[in-house]
Amino acid sequence: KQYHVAVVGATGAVGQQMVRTLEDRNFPVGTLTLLSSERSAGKTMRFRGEEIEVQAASPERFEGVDIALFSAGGAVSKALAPEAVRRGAVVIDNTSAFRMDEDVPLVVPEVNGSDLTWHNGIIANPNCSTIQMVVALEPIRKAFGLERVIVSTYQAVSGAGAQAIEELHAQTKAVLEGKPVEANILPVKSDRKHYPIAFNAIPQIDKFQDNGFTFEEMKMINETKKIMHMPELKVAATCVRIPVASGHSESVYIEVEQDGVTVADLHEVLREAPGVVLQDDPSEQLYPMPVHCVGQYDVFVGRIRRDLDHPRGFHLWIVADNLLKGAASNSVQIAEHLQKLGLI
Ligand code: 11C
Repeated sequence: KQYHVAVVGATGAVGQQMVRTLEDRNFPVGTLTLLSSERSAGKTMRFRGEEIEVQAASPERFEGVDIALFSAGGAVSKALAPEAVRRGAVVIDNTSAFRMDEDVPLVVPEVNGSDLTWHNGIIANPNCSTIQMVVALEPIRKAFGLERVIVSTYQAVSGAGAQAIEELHAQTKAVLEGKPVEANILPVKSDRKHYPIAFNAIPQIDKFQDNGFTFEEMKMINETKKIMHMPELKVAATCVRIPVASGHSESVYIEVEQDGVTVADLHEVLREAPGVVLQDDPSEQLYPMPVHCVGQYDVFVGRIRRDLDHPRGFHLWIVADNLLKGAASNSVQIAEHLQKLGLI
């Protein structure tokens, strides 16, 4: 069967990767509808050698659509996802609009693909930094149990959109040329203050919540528990933006349940794990880095060490392309999984 697929937010940093991934993974697209804001309407984008015109998103555009991939911000999803569902589409939403809703599955196919069976039209794609972490942690949980996760992230600017990538480039150029640096986007476009990202590290991603954590940190905490079906899991996160264009990195400390687990045990489990590439050999200085992971669909894991004090504690370094596995390719994998389960 060929599907009528719509991409909402097609011209954005994630939307462009969605179109690329649909083509690259050879998803059975019969018709592709590209939707955007009024501002980007009229642009064209290439798909399988053809130029497709981007149209302004409106409820009527979803007539006849089978699968709608949304990545145009939470407000657009809240307004238009129910309209798409009403017209018979299955929505795969890449925003945080519906992620924690009880009747919306939050899915990473390698971890909880079976949650797709109870969807009611909308399926949520998790936050990028959450996705790469759970892909690596789920096989460990299955084999040895999991009690605690403490993560610090090193997140690329593309997570904040195409304008943030431009800002990193412009600021870097300005610093190198000795010109004044302008900051208008990061850390959060809609927050009061802006700081330069070039040659800097900003310990704020998304807005602060009343408990002192940022929304990005709370997303990592709450989404991890929901995806792994572990409301009792202890999770803490510190999310930091660094001047890397694409590819999120994470330093993750875990405590497993089982006694006597070794680094070799973790290697064995991760070597076999779906969607994971183990790159861990200190003798060869082999470890994952964003420059090597960009453009790839997998999650890369290395630097695995046993904690020096806690016998069930381990440290890992996890890297993935935040626009692909963190967003676009996870969404397309959800569509592939729906097809595999006979749900579309
Ligand atoms: C970032 N993780 O790197 C964010 C972007 O909830 O899907 C993804 C926001 C989201 O800024």
